[in-house]
Amino acid sequence: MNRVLEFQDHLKNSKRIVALVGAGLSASSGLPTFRGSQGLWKNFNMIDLATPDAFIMDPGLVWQFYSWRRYKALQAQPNSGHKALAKLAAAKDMIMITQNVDGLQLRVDNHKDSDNHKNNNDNHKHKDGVYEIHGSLYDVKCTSFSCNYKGRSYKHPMTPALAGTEEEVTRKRRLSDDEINSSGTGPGEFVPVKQLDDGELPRCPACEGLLRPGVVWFGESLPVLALNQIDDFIESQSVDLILVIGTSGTVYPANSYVDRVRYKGGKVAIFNTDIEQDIVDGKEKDVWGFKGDAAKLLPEMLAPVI
Ligand code: BJW
Ligand code: ZN
Repeated sequence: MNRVLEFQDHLKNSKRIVALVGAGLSASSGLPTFRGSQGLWKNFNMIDLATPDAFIMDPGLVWQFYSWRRYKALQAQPNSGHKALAKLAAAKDMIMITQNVDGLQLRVDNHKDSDNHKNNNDNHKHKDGVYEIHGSLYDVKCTSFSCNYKGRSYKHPMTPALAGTEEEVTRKRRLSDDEINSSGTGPGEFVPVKQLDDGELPRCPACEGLLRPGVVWFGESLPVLALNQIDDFIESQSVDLILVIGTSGTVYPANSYVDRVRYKGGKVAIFNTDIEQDIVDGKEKDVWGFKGDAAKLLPEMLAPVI
């Protein structure tokens, strides 16, 4: 049987499904991924900015990076891949583990298409079934040791000093003479990021301490409740299938779910623009690899069920 039909047959017969999602799903909504040639913001590697150390060293730099990310995500729309996954979640007993902090999966309006849902009477499902295991760009938390304030804000800019972070205008481009004179930067070089004082950054409404983005950086723990609920889903019964969508699979613990589902007897379907040829060719047992843009592939591949 052809690989696509074989996958779709398994999908139709799958009762319990896990989707593990990464930045590649939001790529066609216009949001950059972390690794690879896209993973640069100004002259910084995005991965180096998403760390507690970067925030301690220069909170103004990190806040400008996240202000840009928030703005881009607020402008972006969920794409046909997010929508296809939402429909699948409505039709199956499924959880979505998203590493993305852009909120796009939760913005899919899946009630509009509810007539199409084939098996929507599953009332023990987690609300929306979406776990944002690396947090959200819209969450903030206080950095003061003695304060546990957590909040949510969709305001842009969050402070007057964070205005001007909307566009990534500084990828190598030709500067005007005025810009060269005022910034001291040579033609074709990157414009330096503004130096901001802590006082110009978002402050805690409870204690006036410095707020930080409510995302999970390297070395930090993931939201415990979400991890427990994911564990319950995976350990309680067998899982038939894990969809691995637009992720490089380099970050723990997200990457551990693939093996855990396989251990429970589940098969794996990978949707990525970059997959090893052996996997695409079906040489790895119980793994399908579909190479291409997830936003385009998912509606096609999930079509028999959504
Ligand atoms: C497309 C596409 C299209 C493109 N269609 N596909 C050794 C030392 C210290 C720590 C560790 C260690 N070993 C392990 C650790 C733990 C560490 C870790 O995993 N490190 C590894 C890098 C080695 N993990 C942690 O620290 C986690 N916490 C933890 O484990 O706590 C316990 C613990 C603590 C300390 C030590 C050990 C254990 C926390 C991880 C938090 C990750 N945070 C970030 C930033 C979040 C905030 C933000 O968004 O800014 O999460 S890092 C970044 O990577 C972000 C992403 O969610 C995450 C995953 O990236 P993703 O989504 O896979 O993106 P890319 O860019 O990597 O890949 C995109 C893919 O899409 C590519 O494959 C493309 O081909 C594809 N693609 N276009 C389909 N159109
Ligand atoms: Zn506080």
